[in-house]
Amino acid sequence: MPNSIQKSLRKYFIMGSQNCTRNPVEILEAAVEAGVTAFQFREKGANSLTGGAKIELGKQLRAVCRNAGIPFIINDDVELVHLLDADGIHVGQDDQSVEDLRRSFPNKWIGLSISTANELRNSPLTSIDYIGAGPIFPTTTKTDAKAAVGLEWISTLRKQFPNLPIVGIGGITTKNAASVLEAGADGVSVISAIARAKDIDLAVKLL
Ligand code: TZP
Ligand code: MG
Repeated sequence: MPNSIQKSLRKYFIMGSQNCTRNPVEILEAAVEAGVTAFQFREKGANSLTGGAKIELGKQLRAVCRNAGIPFIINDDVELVHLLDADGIHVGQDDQSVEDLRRSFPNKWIGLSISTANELRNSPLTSIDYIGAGPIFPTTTKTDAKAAVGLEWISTLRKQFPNLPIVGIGGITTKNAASVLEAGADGVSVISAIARAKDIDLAVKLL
């Protein structure tokens, strides 16, 4: 498994086939080549693959990450974590508890989305490796995304937890990525800024 988690969060690409207008494997290969530092397979929502097709695509994406030496994280699918020997799992507030996940995966990364002070109070931070903080800006990629929380949410978290790995998510683009880092995040996680980029190489470099 790759080096420090903070470093790996710096340019964290998330995607599933539903986010792609061309072959997802080629998109990931281009993103990896351009320098993304971690990848999350998030095959979810309208037009996403299920069953064997999801597993098959996951295997291919997993192989790209293994060859590149970057962490391969699965969004909220414990079975797939086992099947693909993923490096970690990312879950939301309504998914399986991170304490249970920690028991199942003592050595894998566990990421948890935290959007509000109330969610923060109810989140067992000792069981997780990083926080996904957001949506920072408005996004249309996740149809059930919560309201945008703004850069203040990053700075609030950073003040309370100087050493906790934090990655911003939601509406992050090549234009506003720097502001997320300036607010205190270790990195930016993006779907459309890379998956929908006309020039993936340029997008990744600008993030
Ligand atoms: N969780 C909060 S916002 C979001 C997820 C998965 C979608 C991010 O997509 P984009 O295209 O980077 O705004
Ligand atoms: Mg979820």
